[in-house]
Amino acid sequence: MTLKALIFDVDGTLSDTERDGHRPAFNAAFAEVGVDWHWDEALYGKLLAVTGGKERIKYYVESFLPPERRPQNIEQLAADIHRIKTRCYMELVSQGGLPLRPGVRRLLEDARAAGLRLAIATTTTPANVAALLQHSLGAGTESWFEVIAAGDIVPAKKPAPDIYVWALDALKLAPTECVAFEDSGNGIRASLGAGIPTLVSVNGYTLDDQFDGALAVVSDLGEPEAPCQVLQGDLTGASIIDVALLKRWSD
Ligand code: XBP
Ligand code: MG
Repeated sequence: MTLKALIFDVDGTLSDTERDGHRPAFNAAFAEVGVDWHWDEALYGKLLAVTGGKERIKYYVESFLPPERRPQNIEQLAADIHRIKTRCYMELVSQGGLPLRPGVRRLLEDARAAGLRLAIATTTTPANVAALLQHSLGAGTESWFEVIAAGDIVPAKKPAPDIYVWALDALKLAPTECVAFEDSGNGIRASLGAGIPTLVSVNGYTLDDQFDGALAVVSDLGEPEAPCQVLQGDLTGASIIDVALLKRWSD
């Protein structure tokens, strides 16, 4: 099939947002609400097994707190904490501390020049996506993405395929007319579950995840002066992830 669109995950793929973005935002929200929880880097890596901030809070309470320390009204508390956390995260992003990963801007610009359509499929909230695009890619770049499928618009979050199916429906494209970009095991299970060929760029939290079925697994999308490392698959001679390579994979 002819490649028509690129669908990007956000957290861990466009930018390495988890350790220094979402995690401190959760901790700031806990402090503001007055619960004595603290998610250090190691614990957060375990909690990333569950996607979705509200779902992750509930997972923490149920799986990491002893029964006597579990709050009664966890549904309401998780929602309240998550609303505060999102505000904290957006404030953090607006301070410019979360840059794009290597090769992301280059590939987005090349894809636009080549007439490929762009979309996002993410578990995080639309507000977080807007803030990250504005402050890392630039003002007005949200309009580069024809479809932004984010957060609670689908009943089941990644690894369920729902968010990718939603994006395909909105794009009116077949899965094999697209390539998805992911960073995690949950993410590739979602994109492959929707039948979309998937390129994985790993980060500190996802290096040891399982990526069976990926087009390839790389350290990042690469820059001409800083080629990516190939951890799985064959870039057929390419040293960066570019439009020509994606088209070769799709033919
Ligand atoms: C990553 C997630 C999100 C973020 C936190 O999403 O699972 O839950 O960790 O953001 P993706 P929220 O990799 O699909 O972009 O608190 O807004 O969920
Ligand atoms: Mg991700």
